[in-house]
Amino acid sequence: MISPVKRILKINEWFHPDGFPISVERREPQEDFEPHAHEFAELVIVTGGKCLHVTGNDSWDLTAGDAFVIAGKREHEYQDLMDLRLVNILYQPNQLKMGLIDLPSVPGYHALFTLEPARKNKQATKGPLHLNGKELARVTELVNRLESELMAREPGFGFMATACFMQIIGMLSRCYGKSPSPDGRALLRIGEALSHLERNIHREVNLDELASIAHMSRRSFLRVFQAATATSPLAWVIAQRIQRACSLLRQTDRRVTEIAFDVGFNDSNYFTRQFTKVTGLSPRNYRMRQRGS
Ligand code: RM4
Ligand code: NI
Repeated sequence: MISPVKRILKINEWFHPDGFPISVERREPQEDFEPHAHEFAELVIVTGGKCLHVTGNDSWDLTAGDAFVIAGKREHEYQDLMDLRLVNILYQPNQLKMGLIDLPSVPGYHALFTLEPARKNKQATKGPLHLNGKELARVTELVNRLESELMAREPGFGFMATACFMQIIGMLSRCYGKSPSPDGRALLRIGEALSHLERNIHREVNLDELASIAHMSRRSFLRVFQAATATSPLAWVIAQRIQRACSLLRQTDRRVTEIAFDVGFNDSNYFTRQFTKVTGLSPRNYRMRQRGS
């Protein structure tokens, strides 16, 4: 039986009134806190102590060096707290003014920021990313800088804080690839396939190629991919292309047909159909809506 989410932490209660989409909340220690979900995403880095982390039907022990992301409507809670210390980096994914540049070519990025947070209802697993002492010290340093920019809020803080945040997620993504937990290894393989898809977003999806990148047979690749992303490789690529099309529609005046080609469709009618299916709006209506008509 699925119990209803009890509490949802609201954006307007946890972010600065100026609307900046990143915020840091340290818990030293973490006090008892009821099960909850967030209207934002939460990157958690454990700096000390212990506890049991429960999310959905999943639960695992946390210790210093563990890092994970709670996103979407996922609910979570800490149990059996033993002097648990952590830092929460709260962020609003759609409001961040930053480009990922070539980060999606790092498999760990997908494993940590797109696959792991989306995973639900799996049996108990080991925490997704574990930093060693040196890595933890380096991230902590970046978090400190992020936090002091956010506290001082001097002109330019938005730029500086975003840059710190980018360094943090870049570093964590790289670390993920270095020492994946046994469970993370499978995600990482799918992450590698996603990086490949991302780098070749204009090309047709080639299942045999993807399966060999993930070191799996075609059949098990499809099964694992589906389990990790809740979608198929082709549907994933189309969703990515449409996401890019959305930002081009919002940010440029390029014509719909041009945008269709830009993002990798070679038939603009097909693009319009897929776009409408995914967003519920035609590209033109989407553009009008976004621009406040
Ligand atoms: C709580 C706990 C939650 C977090 C909020 C912001 O103390 O750490 O997980 O979502 O703070
Ligand atoms: Ni939380």
